[in-house]
This record gives sequence, C-alpha cells and structure tokens, in this order.
Amino acid sequence: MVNRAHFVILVLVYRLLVPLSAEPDQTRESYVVYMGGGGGGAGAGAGVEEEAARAMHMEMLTSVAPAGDDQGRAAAALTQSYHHAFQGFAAELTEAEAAALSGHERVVSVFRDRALELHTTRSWDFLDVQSGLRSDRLGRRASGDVIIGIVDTGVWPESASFSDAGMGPVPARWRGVCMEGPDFKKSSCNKKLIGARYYGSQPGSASSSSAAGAVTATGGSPRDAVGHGTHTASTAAGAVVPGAGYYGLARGAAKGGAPASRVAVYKACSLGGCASSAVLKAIDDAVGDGVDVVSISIGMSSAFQSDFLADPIALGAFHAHQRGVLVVCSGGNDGPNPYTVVNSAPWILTVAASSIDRSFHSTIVLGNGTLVKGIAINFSNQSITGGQYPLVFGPQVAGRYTPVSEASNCYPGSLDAQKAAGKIVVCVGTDPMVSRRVKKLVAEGAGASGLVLIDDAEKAVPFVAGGFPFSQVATDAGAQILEYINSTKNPTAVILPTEDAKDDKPAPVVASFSARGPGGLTEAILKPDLMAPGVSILAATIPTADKEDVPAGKNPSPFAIKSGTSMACPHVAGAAAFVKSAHPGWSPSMIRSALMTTATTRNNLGQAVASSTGAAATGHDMGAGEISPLRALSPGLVFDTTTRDYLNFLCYYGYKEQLVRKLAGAGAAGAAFACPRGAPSPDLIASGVNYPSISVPRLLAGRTATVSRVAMNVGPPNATYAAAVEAPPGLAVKVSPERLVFSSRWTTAAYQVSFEIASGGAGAGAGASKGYVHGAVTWSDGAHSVRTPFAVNVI
Ligand SMILES: *[C@@H]1O[C@H](CO)[C@@H](O)[C@H](O)[C@H]1NC(C)=O
Ligand SMILES: *[C@@H]1O[C@H](CO)[C@@H](O)[C@H](O)[C@H]1NC(C)=O
Ligand SMILES: *[C@@H]1O[C@H](CO)[C@@H](O)[C@H](O)[C@H]1NC(C)=O
Ligand SMILES: *[C@@H]1O[C@H](CO)[C@@H](O)[C@H](O)[C@H]1NC(C)=O
Ligand SMILES: CC(=O)N[C@H]1CO[C@H](CO)[C@@H](O)[C@@H]1O
Repeated sequence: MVNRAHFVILVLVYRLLVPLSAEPDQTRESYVVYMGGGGGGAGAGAGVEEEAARAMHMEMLTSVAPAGDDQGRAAAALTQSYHHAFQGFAAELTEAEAAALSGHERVVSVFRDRALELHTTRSWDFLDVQSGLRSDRLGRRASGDVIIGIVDTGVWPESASFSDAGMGPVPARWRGVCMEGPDFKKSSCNKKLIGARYYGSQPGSASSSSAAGAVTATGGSPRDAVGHGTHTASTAAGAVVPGAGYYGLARGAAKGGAPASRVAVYKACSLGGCASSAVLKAIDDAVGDGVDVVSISIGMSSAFQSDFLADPIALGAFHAHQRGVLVVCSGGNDGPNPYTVVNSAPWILTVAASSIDRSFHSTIVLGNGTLVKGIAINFSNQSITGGQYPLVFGPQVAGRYTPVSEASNCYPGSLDAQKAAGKIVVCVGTDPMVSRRVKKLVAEGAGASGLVLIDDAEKAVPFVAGGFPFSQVATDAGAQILEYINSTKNPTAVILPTEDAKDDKPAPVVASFSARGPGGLTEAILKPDLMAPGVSILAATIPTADKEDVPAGKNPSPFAIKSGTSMACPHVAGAAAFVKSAHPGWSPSMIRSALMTTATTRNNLGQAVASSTGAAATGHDMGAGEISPLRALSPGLVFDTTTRDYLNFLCYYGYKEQLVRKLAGAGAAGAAFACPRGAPSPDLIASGVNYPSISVPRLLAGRTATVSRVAMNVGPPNATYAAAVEAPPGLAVKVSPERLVFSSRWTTAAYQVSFEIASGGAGAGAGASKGYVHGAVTWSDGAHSVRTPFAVNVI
C-alpha cells in the first residue's frame, strides 16, 4: 500500500533537487509573468481585446527567445493570457527566458507556476445540514441578482442543489459562458448555475510532461471529478433541498448560505491540486464575467508561502477588489500552530473553521459492560446483542520484527493479518505521517473487524469510515480501554453504528485543523478575519465519489459530510452575497467589515468561544468571531478599506513605488500614486490600513502604539456611538475620542486607539504578559454593536 505522505515528500524533494543540476538548463517549466493592473474594460468586444492581449504577450515572448527561435515557438509556449482585471500571461520558459522577462520594463513579477492545494482536511472528513445560516429569512429577503464565482474542481450540475426552480432570469449584466465538454452541455447550465468554465487540456495548453501541466490536466469539461467544487458551490449558494442526508445521518434540508444567489464555476483544480496559472486565469475570467463575490477554498501550503507578488490568489484578489469584487478564501488546514494561516493578504477575506452544534457518536461497548463514547461516522453492522469481537492493541497483532511504535500506530505493513483477522484493533495516533484514512485501510486490509483510534488530534472532526466499524476516542478514554485489555484474559468489544446528536454544547468551537494567525508575511494585519462552520458540513457531492465509503447495499449518496476551512469559506461567500443583495452599493471591504464587526464571540452556552484545546479562542484562532449573517445586514458602522489603503500597505511592506504603481494600473490611479511618507516601515501598516481589526506586531515597554481608524455611519442618520474596551490584564488601552457623533448617513468619523504596557506598581508580575495579548474595542449606539478585535505583541 502506498503511504501517501511519503510519496508527497519524495515528489517535493525531487522538485527541490532538479533546479540544482549544474548544466545550463534548457528544460522548460511553466511560469506566470505578471504585468500589473490595467486590464481591458468590460463590454468592448471581448474577443478583440483577447486577441490584442495575446499578440502583445507573444511579442514579449519572442523578444526573449534565443535568436532563430520563431513566433511559432512563442505561440506554443504561451498557455494563458490575462487581460480582464490585470495584465500578464503564463508560458513554458527556460530559466534564462524567465530571468530575461523579469527584467522587462512592463513586468512586475515572474514566478513558477506552482501547485496549490485543496483545503479539505488531510483525512477525508465530514459534515452537517445546518450550514450555520440558521434563518429561513435568508432565502426570502435576498434578491437573486448576486453572482458567486467558485474557483475549485468544477461542478456536478445534476445535483438538486443547482435546481433553478422558481428563479428569475439571469441578470442582464452577466457576461460569462457555459463551456461544453463531452460530459457537459450548454443545457447543464441554468438560471442557478449560470456559468461554467474549465482550464487545462485545451488546445495549446502546457505539455503534460511539465510539473504544472500535470495538475492542469483536469479534463476538457467543467464537470467535477473530485466532489470538492460541488460541495463548496452548493454550500455557498445551493438551492434548498428538503430531506437531504448522508445515509440516514444529518437528516434535514440542505441549503447554501445564499440560496437565492447564482453560481458560476471556474474549474482550475483536479484531485492533484490547482496550477497557479489556471487559478489566476479563473479569477481574471470571473471578474470579467461579472461575478460579485469569489469563493476560493484552495491555497499554498503554509510551509511554502510566497510573497504577495508571487501568489496568484493574492494578485488576482487585489485586482478583483479594484473592480468591486470581494474575494473570500479559506485560511488553510495547517492548524493549530501559530503562523499557519495562508491567503492572508489584507484585501482577502480570510476564513477559519469552527464546529457546529451537531456531533456524530460511535459508541464502543467493552466486554465488561462499560460504554466508551467515541466520535466517527461509520455504518457498523455490529450490535450489543450480535456478539462480541476480540479486542487487541496493535502491537499484540504485529508482524514479526515490526517496531512497537509502528504497530501501535497501525503503520502500513505493521499488522499480521493472521493475528488481526476478526478482531477489533486499537491503535494510537502519535505519528502524524499516518492519517486516519491510512490506519483504517491498514486495519481493514488485515481483516480486522473494527478499529478504535486513540488520538486527541482532530477528534472533534468525525472521520467517515463508511461500512467499516471505526471509532475515535480521546487519550483518557483510550487509557481506560488499554487498561481493560490489560486487566482481563479475553478482552472483547463491539463498535456500534453512528448516531448523530443535535444541540451539541458548546458550539461553535474553533476546529483544531483550522490555520492560526498571525500571518507569516505580515503580523500587522490581524488574520484570519472571520470564522464559519467547517466541521462535518453536509452539502452536495458527485455521486461517484469515495466508493469505499458507500455502505454495503446502498447507492452512493448525493450528499457528503466534509470538514475543512474549504467548507467554511463558501459559508462566508454566501453570507457576503446575502449582505450584497441587501446593499448592492457597498464596496467589498464594507461587506467584509459588516460581517466582521457583527460576528459573535459567544457560544451556545453564552460563554466565550473556545479553541479546540479548551482555552478561550483569540483573534489569531477565529478573527472577529463566528459569522452572524442576519446581524451583518445592519452593522451601524463600517470600515471602508480602499484600494489606496492597499497600495499604501504594499509601500509600507517594502515594495518599490514603481512596482506598486504598476500594480495599481496604467489609469489615473496608477500614474498619480505616490508611496506615503515613512514607507517602507512595517510599523506603519497597523495605522495606515483602515481595517476592521487591529494588530500591533511590537509593543515595547515605555512606548505607546497609536492606531487610527475611520468609521462610516451606514445606520440611522443621527447616531452617537460610545466606545467600550475589553483590555487584557496589564495593557492600558485608550480610545480617543470616546464618543463618535454622526449627523447623517455616509459620514465618517476618525478615532485613535493607543496601547501601552500598564505600569503595574511595585508588585511582581505587573504589566502584560509577554507575547500576543488580545482584546477588543466595541462601539455602541444602543441599537448596534460594532466590535473590532485587537492583538498586541508585548515585547
Ligand atoms: C458485518 O459485515 C462484515 C463485512 O461486510 C461481514 O463479514 C460480517 O459477516 C457482518 N456481520 C454481521 C453480524 O452481519
Ligand atoms: C499493560 O501491561 C503491560 C505489561 O504488563 C505494561 O507494560 C503496560 O504499561 C500496561 N498498559 C496499561 C495501559 O496499563
Ligand atoms: C471495565 O474495565 C475498565 C478498565 O479496567 C474499568 O475502568 C471499568 O470500570 C470496568 N467496567 C466495569 C463495569 O467493571
Ligand atoms: C437629527 O438631529 C437634528 C438636530 O438634533 C435634527 O434637526 C434633525 O431633524 C435630526 N434628523 C433626523 C433624521 O432625525
Ligand atoms: C448502514 C447503517 O447501519 N446505517 C445506520 C447508521 O446510523 C444511523 C443512525 O444511527 C442508522 O439509522 C443507520 O441505519
């Protein structure tokens, strides 16, 4: 059996070694050549515009090709042209050609066309029906004019979630298309699924021998072959499907966050991942087609994050923001350690994942009558009255010469089928290289009658084990089971089939896999921004997926239960579309602000939301908190973060003024732009970007950090807001002025928040603890509560 984790590492090592070979390198690899803002406008002959862009990109390619190379080669090398929201192209280049192009005066950056990953959890995990947006009012109040673009693995158009029953005509401003393939017809699109495009395997696409070519070869159709894209699209905007469920579990109506919105899918990914060049093209097309919100549940691994100018999602999202389109991204699944959040550019809405109030229990009944509560989704055929199975710890049924550490982890090849057959095997999860899926396959392969996994990690995320009896328990319950095995001569057990429990408390809880802040690229913006349900989410899937999970005698389920920040992201995209439908004139950052300042930080017990460890969750775990879409409709005040703020950010971050100008585009915005005084200076970011949260990356004793913000009144005309501060111990936080008075709608008011380490008197332990401390400033007028979290790093 292939150990997938090892396989991935080998591929990475191989790819790291290749560029080191000494000979002058004539091998071609796919690169993205990014040329900054200033794409063609919408409307004017799209075809003509595309031709002109391609011709210009080919000319640039020809200019760097060695003498004797002709235009034909340039045409063959060009794989994508970007021209809607920004300028650039992707091409097969040698290292020398890439270097030459990066010196071209029109070019901002040249970067390798790397693979991005899908943000579902490593093991395949799972879902629920209450997609977090709990009110029926959502469907009724929303208008159908908002369009959500989904950049993912495509779509299964026949899913009931994409029914257009009762929907009005497609908005007239829509400029997208429904691309056909052998298994996808024009009629696959309708008034709900209004557009579908795919990338890769088109004439002139990258040769399949190149690294990026391998991931672009997604097949010539927008049809989803993975299930991920169908799941995210139906979570964002799926129609209401009554009576959905997963083989009897999670029964109820399945619906998207914005059931009245339209979806357009952009298939840039396959099971192997997504090529950067395709993702960039997908965002460019989505903006050109006229979407309002883009949902992207993919990203780089947190271990290989690149700079903003070499990150296709950051670049695409920047230009989308310029065109008034909000880009919502998953923050990644590399939690719970700090500095793991990705997609953390300030113009992106970055989403963390939480549990919901539904859980899946799979109870273990020990031979001595004790019940142990485990968590999993399984369709075990065992029962209390159906007879017990021998219960063994992995090392007791290990193959010869197998180290105890491997057998106790259900390592591939570690169990002896002669000994394990017919028994329930107990394994631990102390080796992160072996996923739950692999352990299950190992036990199943050895003929075991079931698997009990003792592992605290991801225990809140039920593993979908299909027909194989499986249950996961925490370390304390696991110790009891091992003790039972030790204490008796013939230990036995059964694993009962899963039952789902509603109204689980507390909920939400931050998922352990959810990537945590601060951001690796800059700590001066608080990330992630928001949290949404991402554990055990029930949504549409492809009916051909995950055959091994289908219980004996059943047809594949049209719905699946999945977990990941991938699942949280489309909840927020749906909520953003909902806010947009009520406030069509709001900018992307106003919508983000409304969602952030109205988010909740209390769980269903009325206590502070906790992280997976049980500790109170901070802004680095959940951003502003769990989304509360209905409250986001009337936030009272919003923080508008403008393109100019973002350009200033790039200056403070350290990019040269000339580069930032190119990014801004050739128009008035670009030519007139000058970096603010004091740039570059990371310390000025916190104050220079009008963000709905605050992050102070360094606060020294005896110093004061002062951060400015401008709030805009979007509530009733005559409003007076008063500030309340939640300050962590030892940190002095002052808001000035303490009252904001607005005389009309759309007017703004500025204020400052200053942070200082409190002089705590003579007592030992005075002052704030070192490292990040968290709190919030909340503005209230009696009717609206505008909460802005802060994180301050005390040095
Ligand atoms: C349970 O399913 C397994 C595998 O499908 C089968 O071998 C076994 O006989 C079944 N046991 C019962 C009690 O039905
Ligand atoms: C079980 O017994 C073995 C040997 O008798 C001992 O090493 C091990 O610590 C015991 N495990 C537990 C969980 O009691
Ligand atoms: C079963 O065994 C476990 C482990 O030794 C023990 O904690 C539990 O109390 C036992 N249950 C009964 C009913 O004796
Ligand atoms: C706002 O307050 C001013 C002065 O108190 C008053 O003249 C005005 O009519 C009020 N406007 C509204 C819409 O209530
Ligand atoms: C196949 C199977 O046993 N499915 C069961 C899964 O669990 C639910 C809830 O306990 C049962 O209703 C199903 O019959």
